[in-house]
Amino acid sequence: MSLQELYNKHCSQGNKYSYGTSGFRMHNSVLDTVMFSTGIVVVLRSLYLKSQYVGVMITASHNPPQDNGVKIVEPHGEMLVQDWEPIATQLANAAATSFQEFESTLHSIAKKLDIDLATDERANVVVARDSRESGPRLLAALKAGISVFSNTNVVDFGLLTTPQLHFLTHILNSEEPGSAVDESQYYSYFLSKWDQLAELYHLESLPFHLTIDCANGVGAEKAQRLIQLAKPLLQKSLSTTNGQTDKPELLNESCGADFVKTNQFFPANCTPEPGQLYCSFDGDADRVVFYYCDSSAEKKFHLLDGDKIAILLAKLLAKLLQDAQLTAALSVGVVQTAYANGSSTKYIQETLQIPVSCTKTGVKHLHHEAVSKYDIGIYFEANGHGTAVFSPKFHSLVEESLATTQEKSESQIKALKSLQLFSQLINQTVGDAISDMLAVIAALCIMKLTPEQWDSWYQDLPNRLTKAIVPDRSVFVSTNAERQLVSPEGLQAKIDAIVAQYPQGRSFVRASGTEDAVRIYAEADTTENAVELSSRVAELLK
Ligand code: 16G
Ligand code: ZN
Repeated sequence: MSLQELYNKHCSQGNKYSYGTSGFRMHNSVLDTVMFSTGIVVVLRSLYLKSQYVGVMITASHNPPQDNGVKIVEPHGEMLVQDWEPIATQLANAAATSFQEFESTLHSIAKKLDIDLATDERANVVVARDSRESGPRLLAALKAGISVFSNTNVVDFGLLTTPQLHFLTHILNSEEPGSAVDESQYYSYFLSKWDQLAELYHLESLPFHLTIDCANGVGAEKAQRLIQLAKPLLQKSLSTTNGQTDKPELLNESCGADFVKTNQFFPANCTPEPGQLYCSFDGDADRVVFYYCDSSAEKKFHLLDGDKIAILLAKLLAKLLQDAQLTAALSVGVVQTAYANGSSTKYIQETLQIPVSCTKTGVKHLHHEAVSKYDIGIYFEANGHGTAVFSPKFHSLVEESLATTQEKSESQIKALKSLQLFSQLINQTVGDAISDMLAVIAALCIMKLTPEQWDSWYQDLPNRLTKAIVPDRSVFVSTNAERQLVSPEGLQAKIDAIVAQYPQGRSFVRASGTEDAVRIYAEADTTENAVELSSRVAELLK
């Protein structure tokens, strides 16, 4: 088909698109145009990167089933570099204007990038999608965009979690060209790291059963596959719930990480028992939160969110670094956003004596800070997005130390091996619910912690997260990692004046990157005060 015929088949006019915090994300019915233009952008990206594989994930994560979206993944599993986001936005909006506009924009982009549109260089693309009903249709539009070029190779993995796509994109670019890469490599890689840790610590059983709420999404099939492939030690202590991937209308419905974090309550189809551990994935399994119930008569719910996961990993990794006698040589830091509970930040800084950075919301910002500032950078958003990243210096020092074991104690060698295994067990490309889950289980086993003990290190300050619909959210411009507003003028001073009236009070307002709304976060010493602070700040927005 000609460019014009392909365009006519997949594009429609009138919508406005923006490549946001996590790619394009909207109601599925308006996404065909974007899929088509993104197919082209992905090919351009691969050609620009000398034919490396570039990844595309079709997902709308925790959003409702009728939404969908698309994001581009760099050859080694990072998110699309930021200076290409406007290119993706520009081409999508040109496609939504007219064929003439689309064609001329495409030519001008190609010219700027110095790419010959008629090139016979090979472009390599790797695609996957979550379990949404609109996925196959949108994939077809994406492939139509890719087919505009004459020499393309598309590896289609079908259904994957977002982190699996990131991981396999990296593997495809790391293996010899032409080697077969398949999904099973994901499971065997992470399970083998977990098994090696279990062996190193002589683990014989897990101290709890872990039930995984899979949000009725793509993570269900994948978690079940992981359990099937695991050795009995892990296998007998894990099970899944909300695994109805075949009923797309149930995706994220009364379940999943977002539901649990927002409602601070158990998901549907989960009958909690004291002493056991539970976790929830989101719709594309790049996010996880844990929880448990206490032994009171009402079986009270307790959340172990991204803040708690960061602290668990920070505490363990800092201790291992100490035992490995590498504390002086390698830096450890935690990266959070303004949504991190004030108690968690205080605990990390004051009790653990570990530095904390605060960045803007969105995984790419946290990831960048963690990679550029620390040898071991542990980053988590309170909502459960996150991972820990290890620097090249970390890898070379640990490897060097392990090569000369004669003069080292047994505990030092064990710590070095543990550090190395954790740096592999934790997905280095992106936050990954499955890999984070394995790392948390390993950390709890090694530190011999029950869920209650893990939870007891600090108490969250009572908090409220609400949203307000405003006529134009773009006037809400933030600074200082979104903790302060510079516009509308004068609003921040009013917020500050109210916050000052509440013990341990903190509140900020920021424009959402994914919804047409502004978000209001407030925390204070008591629930009553947090609620009051939140509503007084909300009042200011009216
Ligand atoms: C996206 C981000 C997530 C962030 C959320 C904030 C990624 C993969 N996802 O879902 O990290 O917490 O946006 O949404 O970066 P908001 O801007 O609407 O508050
Ligand atoms: Zn997600």
